[in-house]
Amino acid sequence: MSDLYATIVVPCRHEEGNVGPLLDRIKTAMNGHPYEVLFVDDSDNDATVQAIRAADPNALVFHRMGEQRWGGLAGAVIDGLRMAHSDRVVVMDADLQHPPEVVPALLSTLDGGAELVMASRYTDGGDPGGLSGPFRRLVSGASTWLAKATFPIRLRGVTDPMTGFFGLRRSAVDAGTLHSRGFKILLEILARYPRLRRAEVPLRFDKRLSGDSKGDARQGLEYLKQLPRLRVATTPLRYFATARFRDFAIGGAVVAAAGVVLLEALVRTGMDPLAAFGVQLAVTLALNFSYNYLVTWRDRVRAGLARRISWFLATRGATQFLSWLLFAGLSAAVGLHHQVANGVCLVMAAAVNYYVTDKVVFTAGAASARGRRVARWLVAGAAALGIGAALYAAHLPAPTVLAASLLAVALFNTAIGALEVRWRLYGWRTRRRSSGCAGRRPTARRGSGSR
Ligand SMILES: Nc1nc2c(ncn2[C@@H]2O[C@H](COP(=O)(O)OP(=O)(O)OP(=O)(O)O)[C@@H](O)[C@H]2O)c(=O)[nH]1
Ligand SMILES: [Mg+2]
Repeated sequence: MSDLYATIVVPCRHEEGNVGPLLDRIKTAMNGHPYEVLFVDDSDNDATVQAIRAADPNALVFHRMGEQRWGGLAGAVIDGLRMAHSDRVVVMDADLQHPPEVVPALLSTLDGGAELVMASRYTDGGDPGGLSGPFRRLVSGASTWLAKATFPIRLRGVTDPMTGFFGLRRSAVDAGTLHSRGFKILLEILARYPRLRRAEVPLRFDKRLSGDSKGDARQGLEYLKQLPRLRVATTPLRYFATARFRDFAIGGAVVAAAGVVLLEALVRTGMDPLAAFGVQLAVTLALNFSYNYLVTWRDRVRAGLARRISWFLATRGATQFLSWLLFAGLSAAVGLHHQVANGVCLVMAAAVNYYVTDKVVFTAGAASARGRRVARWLVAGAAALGIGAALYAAHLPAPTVLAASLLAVALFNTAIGALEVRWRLYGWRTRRRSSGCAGRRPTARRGSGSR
């Protein structure tokens, strides 16, 4: 099989009238180069398989049955990519709308360094003429426009993201990352792999030789559903489109609201607003940490509590400082209304807090002994600083403030160390969050055909 030059993957469904002429024309076009044709057939009967066998007993057929028939046309292409034996793969329709004579041009473009080469109806020299009727043309034009509007950067320079005729270096794409259903598999490849070296060759789209089109309103609907999903799945913001971020945001909003109520209540009972703010800050920080520890990141390993607390405080402090800088910039320099600037700061802080909490605070795995020690001292230092500031604000003499702060450092350090030992010895068991599986994916199986 090592001398195999290319695999031609042909998704098909009830194409018994087309596969014979298709195989003949592929053979002529390939002009002696060693190749394999792999049909991924979703027909409800054996007619297409029999027509393939009669035309070329060496053609490979994967006749998908029942459960195997996932994802329709796109799923068939993905299964074909997985089962192909050559690194150079061409995907084309069975109905001869894709002239096999274009295949050598696709393959030589791959040989020239492209990783993905599309046969385009809309590039110079191409022609969508074979589209059946003005309505199909309208649908094709509208869906192309919609795709380009949804992915203006990823589809820059691509004239026909809807084409089903393309060549691909199999090693450049991991078929396991593709989940498309319906007709638009190329669009998913373009969206998920924007860095592929891409090229186009012109395609004069022919008329279907025999049989009926499988494109219908249901496929159109599937496309409309697929597009936003793919947009979310490939956006840099996908990091935030998770159940974890939802938990984080809900908890954060509730705690912030509780903080507002607490501050108001404390001030109304006559507490100095600055002191009340300090109490509110301490309470909301503690609530936030506990909530995220117990709910949002409950699946992460429990060890290293002190390290997590100190990183939490340190990163929240840093975010507050960043917010303050951003607020100053937006309100003073840009001249935004203070509430608008505050809104921007809140969104920024939520995103940054989520990211650093995920990456720094609730990382999986235990902290090192040194990390724990540093963390303990950090927390103790922060606490002592807070206590010292409060006593200083209460006009206590400097020696008393200093002594109380030092005492606080020692007490906090000891208390956290003791707590940590306790947690490590009797720690809560890890409750694992069930990881969402991205779609059912049956194992690709060799079909009934043979080479
Ligand atoms: N394996 C598989 N192939 C399919 C399925 N639906 C369509 N196909 C094949 O995909 C190719 C394209 O389908 P067509 O029905 O020709 O759709 P189209 O070319 O977009 O539409 P027309 O221009 O009207 O022909 C053909 O080879 C079909 O046999 C499917 O559910 N499974
Ligand atoms: Mg067709």
